[in-house]
Amino acid sequence: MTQMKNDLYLRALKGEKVERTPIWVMRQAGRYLPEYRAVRKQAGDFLTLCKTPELACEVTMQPIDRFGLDAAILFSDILTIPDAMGLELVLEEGIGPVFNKPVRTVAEINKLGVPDAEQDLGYVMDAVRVIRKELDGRVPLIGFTGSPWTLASYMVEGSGSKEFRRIKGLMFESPAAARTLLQVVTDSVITYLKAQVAAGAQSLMVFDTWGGMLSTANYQTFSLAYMQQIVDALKTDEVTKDTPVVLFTKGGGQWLEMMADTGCDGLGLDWTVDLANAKARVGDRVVLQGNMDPVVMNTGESQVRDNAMLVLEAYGNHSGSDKGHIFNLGHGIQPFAQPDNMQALVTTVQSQSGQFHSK
Ligand code: 1CP
Repeated sequence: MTQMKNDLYLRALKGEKVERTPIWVMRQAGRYLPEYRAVRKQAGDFLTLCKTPELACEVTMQPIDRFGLDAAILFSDILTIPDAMGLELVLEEGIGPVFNKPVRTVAEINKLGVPDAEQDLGYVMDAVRVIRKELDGRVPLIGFTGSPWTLASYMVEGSGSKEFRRIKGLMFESPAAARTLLQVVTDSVITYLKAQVAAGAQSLMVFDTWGGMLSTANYQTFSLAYMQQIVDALKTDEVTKDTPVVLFTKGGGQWLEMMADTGCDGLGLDWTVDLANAKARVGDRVVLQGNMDPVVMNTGESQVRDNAMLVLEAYGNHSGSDKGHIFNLGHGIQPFAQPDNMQALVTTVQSQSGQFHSK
């Protein structure tokens, strides 16, 4: 059966006038869905799921089929790059991602090389190709990466962290070594994103989950400068120059102007940012994506509907002098979310947002 083509998300991301606000949700495939848990069980573990393109495709499609979201996001993880660099990623049940071989010394940093995207990360590119075929134009496919700072944080800490003692220690004590690390990660990210686009990804998102842990000066030097290199590389490459790029620094609300200065197409906003204020500051230069508090999704359907309306109202009317809004949560949907809430969210945004777009 041929489905109607929905390119609303891509048109919105290019700043074009659209008839309603598109919606997709960070971590839209994942543990809150029983059908995801079933496929993950079938795969045995999370990494096997990521590394088996047909299964990665199946879980990518699950939230599209079930809820009718306006974009699909490649099912993978940001930690595939460090894994391909030899750090040996394992997903410990109840703990989260851990590297068997974290990178802590200058000697270890100097040994790192840029993985070949098709050789070492071919399973990701295969997944992109399989998903594009399966989507058959139904909705666009988003490719993604972690930001260099966020990837370097996991590589040095060896796992998730609250205080970032090791990576910040490296940054303060051996800034040159930190820069060497960030540069090899940046070069890897650029190669990886170009390969994703060549394989079929139609827009790109950079998850800077831990940039907000930095002081403003260190954010500029150790996170934003490397995201700038990524945007520059993509915007000057024949294959990627027209592919929209969204930057998302969690906790980065005070830095929106400098993020917009990179020349990216959109900014992801976490829920602490006032959307109307962000629109006034940078809304004429970049599309804004976000930003409902993900915890609302763990409550009731009426709370979901009310809070979705508050986000739409905060952005307000699409006047033509602003670039526009894409609905999302302010961070990933949590495993405790109710699947019915996702349906309520999608239905609310798709049925109610038209009133904010002039005919
Ligand atoms: O099934 C499981 O138990 C695994 C849970 C899981 C899932 C579903 C992990 C481990 N990763 C993912 C998928 C994932 N990760 C996607 C898929 C697509 C989708 O959105 O549907 C994406 C885009 C990511 C990106 C990701 N991974 C980020 C950036 C975005 C964010 O949430 O800030 C980060 C920081 C990670 C690391 C990671 N991977 C997994 C976990 C539990 C974590 C967080 C670890 C931590 O810091 O504590």
